Amino acid sequence: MLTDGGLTIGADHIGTITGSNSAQINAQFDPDFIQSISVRCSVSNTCGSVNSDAATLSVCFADFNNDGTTDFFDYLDFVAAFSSNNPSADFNLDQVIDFFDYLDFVAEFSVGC
Ligand SMILES: [Ca+2]
Ligand SMILES: [Ca+2]
Repeated sequence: MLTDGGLTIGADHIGTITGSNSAQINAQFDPDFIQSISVRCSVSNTCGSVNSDAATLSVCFADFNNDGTTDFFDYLDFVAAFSSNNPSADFNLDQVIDFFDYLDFVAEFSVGC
């Protein structure tokens, strides 16, 4: 069961879950740890529970604007988010927007998808 808050593996913070009490759960993962994840939906009520088949969700972190392509517009959008201190620019999820986020984004961007 997912609840709002940080996700960890051992001592490593790998992501953050928000909206766990709503119909749309948001998961933000640190690209240093997660680029692909297998997810399964489980629905339960008083009569029992049903699990879906697992589905693999692959994430391209360099596709910053989520349009399905990695191009210069992703770089421009990241820089705009970074310069305006938008929370989406916290690329390494350490709750601080700083030059390390820029370096991590550029590293992902240079690798591509
Ligand atoms: Ca893109
Ligand atoms: Ca950060």
